[in-house]
Amino acid sequence: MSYTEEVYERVVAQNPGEPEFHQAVKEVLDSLKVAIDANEEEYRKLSILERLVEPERIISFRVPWVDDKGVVQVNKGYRIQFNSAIGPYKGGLRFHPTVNQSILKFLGFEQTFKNSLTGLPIGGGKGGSNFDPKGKSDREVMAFCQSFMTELSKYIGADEDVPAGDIGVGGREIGFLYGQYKRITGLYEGVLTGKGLTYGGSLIRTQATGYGVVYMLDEIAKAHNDSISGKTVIVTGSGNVAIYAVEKVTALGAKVVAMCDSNGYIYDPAGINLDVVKDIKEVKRGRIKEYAERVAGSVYTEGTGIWNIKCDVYLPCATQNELSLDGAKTLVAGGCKYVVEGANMPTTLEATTYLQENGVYFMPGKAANAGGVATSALEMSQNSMRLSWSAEEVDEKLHGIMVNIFKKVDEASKKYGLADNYVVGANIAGFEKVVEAMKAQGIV
Ligand code: NDP
Ligand code: 2IT
Repeated sequence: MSYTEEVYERVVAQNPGEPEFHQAVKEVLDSLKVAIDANEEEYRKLSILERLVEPERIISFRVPWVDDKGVVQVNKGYRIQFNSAIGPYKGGLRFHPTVNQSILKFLGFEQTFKNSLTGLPIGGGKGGSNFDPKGKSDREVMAFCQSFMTELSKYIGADEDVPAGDIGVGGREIGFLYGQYKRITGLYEGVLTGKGLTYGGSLIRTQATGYGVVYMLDEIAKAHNDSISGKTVIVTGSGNVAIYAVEKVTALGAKVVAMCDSNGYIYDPAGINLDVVKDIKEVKRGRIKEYAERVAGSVYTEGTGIWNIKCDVYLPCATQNELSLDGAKTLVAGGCKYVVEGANMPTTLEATTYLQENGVYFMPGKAANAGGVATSALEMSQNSMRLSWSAEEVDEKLHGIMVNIFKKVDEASKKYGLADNYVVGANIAGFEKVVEAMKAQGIV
């Protein structure tokens, strides 16, 4: 058995009941095989892969808070400090009822390679809670965030571990978390990113993940003598990543015809009116269904199946494993040519293989959605310097970072004779820097 296969089996045996973590590890190890085989003896001796798949630390804690009826609620809180070889732990916090250790370990593992690809000095981490902010009052969200941070503050710091947003954690939550961190520690420092502009946030951070996804799409298209202009696009989700992917892809001349949330999807053949989506989601915290009630000519369909709409480009920006083999087959049959992942691991392994084998340019999330964390790292730089860059400066840096990630991924795939296999390219390019740093720092 090869070294990568052995380590995968060990991960499955030693981490029972964690299917998402197994899936993320499998994708990476399968991709690394071509690179590992050449130096197998050295990597085995150093147990490089065994160290890579084991988080440096998992912190798990109780989060008690009082709801609006005066009843005490208890949630689980976590921070997975996965790998600090190239910088302080960096990665988002997810608040969603499905959050568990498996999901956060998969996200922390992915984050390590993603952060490496940005070229910036940030290690990998992820955290969150099974708390559901949906339907909660602002006071309840604040009570939860304060309790969560009371515990988390013991383990984070501007040079130690810097959380940010993810599903269910946006500007409101980051504000409450930051206030409590400052109150407990007395430190006004860049301990969180995605902060508001009045207290240390960076311009363009809100837009960065979605914009970055589209900058990546643009690079892939250009590399194949194609262009975004005139394309028909589906963007799944209607949260932070989805909204700004729609904004940028529309600005570059494409037409987005469908979006969704976890209840259902909207189809608007005239092209999505993003102002309406922003009002529903960012202002009213409502459901995507309301779009069809407000925009004539659009249709709402309850449930999944957004991939049944024909498109040239599919940007999954909602959640893990949202696109399965059936969906992938339907996309290919409908003529889809590009799948660029805004979400983390939204495509199952089977669906990924099917897309790649059927002529779809497929860019994995760890490369495509890295613009968010990269801009978080730019926020950290600005906080350390006590300076703020203009929107144009940050956007230009973000664009440069995405162009550079595409180059690295493309070159790594070609180096191993697997041109256009961006999964292999992203994993190998991300792995190389982390491993160099781990080797240099000895057995830690
Ligand atoms: P948000 O909470 O802002 O939005 C999530 C969106 O996805 C919502 O519209 C939500 O709908 C939808 N969604 C969630 N679960 C499902 C489901 N099962 N089926 C259909 N839709 C669903 O989160 P973000 O936009 O920040 O994150 C989206 C993805 O992007 C995640 O995978 C995240 O890890 C990833 N990501 C985020 C980054 C960031 O900077 N925010 C950076 C890089 C990656 P509903 O309201 O019904 O729950
Ligand atoms: O998955 C991700 O990269 C994020 N949720 C953003 C992390 C960050 O630290 O900005």
